Amino acid sequence: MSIEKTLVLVKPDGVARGLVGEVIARIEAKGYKIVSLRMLQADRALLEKHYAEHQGKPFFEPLVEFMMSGPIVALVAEGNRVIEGFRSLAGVTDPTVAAPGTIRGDLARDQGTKVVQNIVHGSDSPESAAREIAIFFEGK
Ligand code: DAT
Ligand code: MG
Repeated sequence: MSIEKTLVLVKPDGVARGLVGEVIARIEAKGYKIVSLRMLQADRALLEKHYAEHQGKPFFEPLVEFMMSGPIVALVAEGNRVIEGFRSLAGVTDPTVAAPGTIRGDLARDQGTKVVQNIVHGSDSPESAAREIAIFFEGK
């Protein structure tokens, strides 16, 4: 089986609430390896690239605004089936119904905002992972 890499972001809500260590601990406890890590303030150009698939959706602008609202942590995790494995650790998009035991299920809830604030991003396919890792780490 081939070893995969995935892009994980700890979003501004996760950083502001002091949950960077908690997210990293869950990734490492599961047995994945952190191979790159950086904290940054994302700008609009970077986020429009990262979230290109969501351009035109009603939550797109609130999503970009939210992601620019504070520092984020970007990391690359590595391991067999890590793309699927991290999505499983994160839980489903809507934190209200994300299963207890997952990052979103345990640590996030509906805040009544236009965009769902759910602590983490994880790539959803090998193609997205390669594209997103390049956006956050190429030349860094
Ligand atoms: P995921 O982050 O689970 O891959 P996604 O890629 O569909 O979800 O959407 C990106 C982010 O946008 C998601 O983490 C939270 C927000 N979002 C998605 N769908 C939404 C909706 N219907 N209403 C508000 N925010 C939404
Ligand atoms: Mg997604």
